[in-house]
Amino acid sequence: MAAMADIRNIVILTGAGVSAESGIDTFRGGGGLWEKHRVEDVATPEAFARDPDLVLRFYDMRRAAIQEKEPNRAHAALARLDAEWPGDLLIVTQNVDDLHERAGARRVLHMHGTHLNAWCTACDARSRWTGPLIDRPPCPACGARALRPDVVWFGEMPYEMERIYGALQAADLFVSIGTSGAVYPAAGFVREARELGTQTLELNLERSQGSAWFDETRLGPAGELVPAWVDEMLG
Ligand code: BJW
Repeated sequence: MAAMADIRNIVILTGAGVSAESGIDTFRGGGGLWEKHRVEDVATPEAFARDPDLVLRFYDMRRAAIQEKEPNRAHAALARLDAEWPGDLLIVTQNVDDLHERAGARRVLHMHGTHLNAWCTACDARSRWTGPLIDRPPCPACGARALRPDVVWFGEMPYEMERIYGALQAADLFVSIGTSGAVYPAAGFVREARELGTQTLELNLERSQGSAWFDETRLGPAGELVPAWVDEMLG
């Protein structure tokens, strides 16, 4: 890593690995969600059109489960960095849980949406939602029974891409934590960063698919690697 004095603006990309030690399943690999549920059945707009009950039940189950989980040491360390880092910082999370926020982080962007919002396909309103959707409750804004989970499925455009690319342009350091690098466009951020001359660091249990693009890779559980890295950054 270059001297800390050279680093002012940081973009941090987080994935399912950052929440794994809180007991939330990752997607890929042994025991991952996609071993138990086919992506094509639950995480595409076509699946929702074909069998909405199956998709709503899948998300109702996960929405209920995440509310029982607690942030871990990695979330806490990132919240501390967010609170104390004097330069620009953006935590771009692919995770649809709210554990970064519950740990106290404020500068968080959910590029794949959030479990705790329902999105009305009739009026486009987003409402905070903690209960089930399977019984087709009415939209709080317009009353239509047309709510879906406010998450980004395959084939849909992730949220706030302009803001993310703006932050990447301005970043001196790009850090990727606990993501497999299997899903675009997030998987491409490291290449964008490299092409811009930004330093890149990967913290992960195992090397991601884009590992070769990182200047440095540190392997281990996020609950250990992230607090140690944050200590380094904050001196
Ligand atoms: C630990 C740990 C510990 C474990 N400590 N680490 C062909 C080529 C290129 C692209 C495409 C293509 N065909 C289609 C595409 C595009 C597609 C895509 O990327 N497909 C690939 C599969 C090839 N992407 C999209 O469709 C995206 N949209 C898009 O591209 O829009 C543009 C567009 C739209 C329309 C037309 C034209 C263009 C949307 C992607 C949406 C992804 N959605 C999901 C579901 C969200 C809702 C839900 O939760 O159900 O998002 S899929 C799932 O994967 C979820 C995650 O956010 C995402 C990434 O997963 P993540 O976080 O990396 O988790 P894992 O499980 O993969 O990895 C966990 C990691 O943690 C591992 O590395 C472990 O080692 C590590 N780990 N324990 C540290 N303790």
